[in-house]
Amino acid sequence: EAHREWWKEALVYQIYPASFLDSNGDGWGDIPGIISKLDYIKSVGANTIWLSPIYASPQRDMGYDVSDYLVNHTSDEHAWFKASRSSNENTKRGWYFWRPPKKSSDGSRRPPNNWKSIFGGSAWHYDEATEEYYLALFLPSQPDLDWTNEDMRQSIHDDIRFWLDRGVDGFRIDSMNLMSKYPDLPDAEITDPNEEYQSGDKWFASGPRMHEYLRELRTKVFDPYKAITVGELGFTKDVDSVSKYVSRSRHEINMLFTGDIVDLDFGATKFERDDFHPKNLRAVTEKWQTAMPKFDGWNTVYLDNHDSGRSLTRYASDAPEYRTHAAKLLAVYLTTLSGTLFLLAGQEIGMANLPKSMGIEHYLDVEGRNYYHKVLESRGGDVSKMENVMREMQLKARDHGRLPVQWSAATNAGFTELQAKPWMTINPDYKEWNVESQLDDPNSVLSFWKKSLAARMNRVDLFVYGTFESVPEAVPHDRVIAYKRTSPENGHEALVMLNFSDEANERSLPRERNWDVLRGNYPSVRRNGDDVVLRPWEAVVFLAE
Ligand code: ISL
Repeated sequence: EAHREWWKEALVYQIYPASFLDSNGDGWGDIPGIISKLDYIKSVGANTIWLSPIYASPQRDMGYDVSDYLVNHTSDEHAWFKASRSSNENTKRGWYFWRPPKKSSDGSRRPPNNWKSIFGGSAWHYDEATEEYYLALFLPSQPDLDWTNEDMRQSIHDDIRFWLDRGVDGFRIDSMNLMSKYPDLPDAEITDPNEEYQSGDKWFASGPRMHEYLRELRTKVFDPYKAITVGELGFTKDVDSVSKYVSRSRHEINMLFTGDIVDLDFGATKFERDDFHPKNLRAVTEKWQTAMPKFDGWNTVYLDNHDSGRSLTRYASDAPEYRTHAAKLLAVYLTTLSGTLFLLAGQEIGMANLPKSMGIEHYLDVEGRNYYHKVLESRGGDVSKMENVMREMQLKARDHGRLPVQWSAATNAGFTELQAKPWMTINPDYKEWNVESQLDDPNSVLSFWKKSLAARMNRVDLFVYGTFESVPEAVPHDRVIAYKRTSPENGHEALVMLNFSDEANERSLPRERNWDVLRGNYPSVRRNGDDVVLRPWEAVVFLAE
């Protein structure tokens, strides 16, 4: 049985600062904007806030390129990197990965290995002045830190303490498992012969000293402040490796963002076609809900963040006739699972992706743009051949998770002043979909989220700490996701039924208990004997005490 902790029951509201609320009319969200909405956030039911980066940054990767402070990579404008690149003898040279060029057979220089960057192109960048390459797994302006360097680690520890001394409760550790790389930085296996550079994650993710660095951080830095950590875990998906990060007895990090929940509509790579099917969501949900208790680990529950499209559009439906029910169904899913709950600002009102009619000029994020331009080039610059790429971008581009929050029906959605130019396109649906119009409407998505969060907190024994059991599908690959939660305290059971479909579906209720309806997203539940007739995007929670 899981130990009860405040952070396991926390309801976390993620804020992407640039997109939250602009208080001074420059078109960018800011901290006074966030402060002015603290009462609102509290009224939704959240009690913890996660801020995406607010540090000094040249903003090439929207603040994740930090020029003054922190983790796997810094900005190339960080003082550490400026010193590091200044000469081969600088004391901070070893704080990053510098390697001499390789020679091609014709004598020309080549990068030290064949790794490709996560945002495209080689992961190595040549510095003319010192005649070496440095490693940058994301943008060229985001050099990776070398954690084997003891002085570098001490400096990171000091930077973290700086914030702990100011009272933060914890950190999301960005790209956590890239901290340790295999020391020789070996060439990646060639998995795509058409590509010049290959995915080297086998050698740069979860390397040999990974767990040592985390334990050091935990005991030296976090424990004295009782700070909590959420690790972002890309690439590593198998239960065994994951357990090593988050099993309580190993004393490393408190909880994880496992990546497979947001990859369910990826093909071989992110923007390749792979239609979402709820059976995959069912499988990943079951995988982590049942695995974590086995090694006393803890997970997060989330579907949205600033690195993907909105789950409403990707996994459910933003079609006008279904949108309200679908958004409420996702709220039921998220509030009835074990793990620390994270929602992304705007999710509570059912914000959706940009519409299909909006072209590439509305997409600003480097990841999507790099991909788009690479494909465009390979198709001879012919924009008319880009339809399939745009279809994927409309679903998965990171821009959708970064759309300005829609506060009201006023010009600019109340995000910024009427005359201002928002940094990012505002979804034109804001006139209908905004906070103000939902606040006093008892049937709104917002009101439903408030009730759902309250209902979760009311029965943490069931929904946070209860055991999980998947109810098998009725026919192979049906679109209903159903599961039971059982309270370890009193044996009460909740049965959750979620119809991920535009069509009605029937499901029978297990006979062994008397099921009362606890809540749902339709005014009443339709029964047919022991069967429940689930309407499109219907979600029902039954309770047996
Ligand atoms: O966004 C991704 C895929 O669409 C991920 O691969 C993502 O780049 C990875 O999870 C690391 O994310 C973090 O660091 C990135 C930054 O762009 C992301 O916003 C951040 O969440 C590099 O700084």
